[in-house]
Amino acid sequence: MKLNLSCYLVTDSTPAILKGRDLCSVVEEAVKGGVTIVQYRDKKSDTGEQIQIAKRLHQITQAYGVPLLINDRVDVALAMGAEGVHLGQDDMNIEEAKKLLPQDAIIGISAASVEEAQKAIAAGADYLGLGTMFATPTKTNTKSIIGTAGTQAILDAISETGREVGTVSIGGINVSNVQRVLYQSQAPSKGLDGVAIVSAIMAADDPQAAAAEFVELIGSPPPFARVLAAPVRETAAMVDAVPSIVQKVVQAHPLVHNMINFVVANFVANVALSMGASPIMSPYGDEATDLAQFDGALLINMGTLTSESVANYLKAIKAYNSRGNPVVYDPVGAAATHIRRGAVKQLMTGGYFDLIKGNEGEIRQVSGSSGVTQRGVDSGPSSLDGQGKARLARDLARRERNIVLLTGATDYLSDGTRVIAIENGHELLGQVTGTGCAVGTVSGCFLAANPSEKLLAVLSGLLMYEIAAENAAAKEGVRGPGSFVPAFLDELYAIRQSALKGENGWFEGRAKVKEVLLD
Ligand code: 3NM
Repeated sequence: MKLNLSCYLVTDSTPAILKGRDLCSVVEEAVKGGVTIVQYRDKKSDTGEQIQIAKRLHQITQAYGVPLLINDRVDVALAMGAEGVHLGQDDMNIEEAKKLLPQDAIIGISAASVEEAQKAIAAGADYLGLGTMFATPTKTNTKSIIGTAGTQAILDAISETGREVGTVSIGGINVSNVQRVLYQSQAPSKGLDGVAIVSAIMAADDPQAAAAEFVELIGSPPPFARVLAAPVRETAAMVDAVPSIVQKVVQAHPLVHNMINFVVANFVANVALSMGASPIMSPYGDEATDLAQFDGALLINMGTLTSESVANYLKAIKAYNSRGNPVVYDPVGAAATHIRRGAVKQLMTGGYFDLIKGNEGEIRQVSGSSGVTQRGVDSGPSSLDGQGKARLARDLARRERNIVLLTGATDYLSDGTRVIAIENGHELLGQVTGTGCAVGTVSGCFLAANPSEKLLAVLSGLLMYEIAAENAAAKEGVRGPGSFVPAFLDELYAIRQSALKGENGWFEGRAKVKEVLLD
C-alpha cells in the first residue's frame, strides 16, 4: 500500500504542548480528525516507558489503519512492532537500521539539503522529512531554515534522480500557512506529498478539529491560487488586449489598500485617483480584515520601515491572502540595511505576494543573493546585463510562483516562464519621488480587476502608466520634474476617460514591448 503522508502527525510529550493531557488521548483525537500517519517522538522518557507508550499508541493507530513510526529509536520500534522509524541525520544511519528492521519497515530520513536528500534516497529511504521549513519553538536546535525556496530546490533535485520517494515538510507549519507551503514548495516536476505537524495539532485545544482542518486545507489550493488562469496568450496577443484590460480596470474602480512610505503617499494616492482607482492609505494591520472585504489589492511598500511595520504588514498580508485578493510587494531599499534585509526575510516567509516589484538591487536581495549593495533606496551599481536581469526576474517568479517586475530604463516582467521587456516611459519619471512606488499601486489595481491573467494585468497597468508619462513629457509647458507631475496626472486621467468610452487611440502603435529569449 502506498504511504499516505499528506497529514503527518509528530508527537511531543513536553508539558507545554500536552498541557496536562494524556499523550495517547491527544493522538487518538488527531487520528479521528484524519491524520494519515503518526510518528512517536519522545526525547525524554526512558526506554521501558517509551515501549509502553508506543504500544498504547500502536493500538490506537492500528484501530484506525494508520501507520505508526518511531523517532530515532530503532530498538523501541523493534520491541513493539511499529510500522517503521524516522531517523534524523545524527541518529543511526539508514544502512544499519535496514539490517535490524524487517524488510517492509518504513524508513524516513530528515534532510535539510540536496546532498542529504540524495544520500538518503540512494540508501533507500521511503520518504524524506524536509526542513526546517520555518523557525519553530517546538525544536530550536534545528540546523537550517530552508523555507519554500530551499524545499523546492530539494524537490527539483530529487525528481532528477528518477527515484520514487515520499516527501513531507516540517517546521512551523500551521493552518494559516499550510496551503502556501504546499503551493510555493512545488517544483515544476515534483511537489510535497504532505506536511508534518507537531504543535499546531498536539497543542490545539481540540486536536480532532485541528487535524480535520488541516486535512481540508491540504486537499484544496490556497485562495490566491483559486482563480482559474485564463488560456495563455502569445505576447503579441497580450499587447493587443491591453486597451480592453485598461477599460476593465477603470470601469471596476478597484480599491487599493496602500501600506506605503510617508514620502510618496500623497502622490501615489493622486496617481490612483487619476487612473480611476480608489486608494486608501492604512499602515494599521488590524484594519486589513475589514478592508480586504472590498476585494481590492494590498500594496506593501517598505520605504519608511519602522519597528512596527513588519507586524502590521504580516497581519494585512494574511487578511488579503486568506481571501485570495492580490498582494503586491515593493521591497524598497531591501539591501540598504540589516533591518531591511531582515524584514525581507520575514515578509517572504510570512505570506504570498502575487507581484514582487523592485529595482535590480531589491530583486537580487529578495532572491537571496549575498553582498547586494544599496545606498539608500537607489538600485546601486548594476551587475547584470539585459539577459541577466531577465533571468533574475524569471527565476524569482518561477521560485515564488508569482509575477516579478524588475524596473529600470527597461522593465523586465516575468511569470516564471516568459520574460517581457518594456521600453516605454520617460526619464522625467526618474526625477520625481514616488513614481516607482506608484507602479506598485497601479499594478495592484490591475491585478484586482484581472485576477485570471496576472502577467497581462501588470503589463497593462505599466503601459498605461508609462505611456501617460511619455504624453506628459511631450506637453508644452513641461520643463522639468515640477511641471511634469501635474501633466502626468492629467494624462493618466485622459487615458482613463478614453478607456471609459472604449476608445483605444491612446494605445495604438505606442507599446515598446518584446519578449526576451533567454539563452
Ligand atoms: N523536526 P512544529 S522541526 C520535530 O527541521 C521537528 O527536522 C524538525 O514542530 C526539522 O510543527 C520539528 O510545532 C518541530 O513547528 C516541528
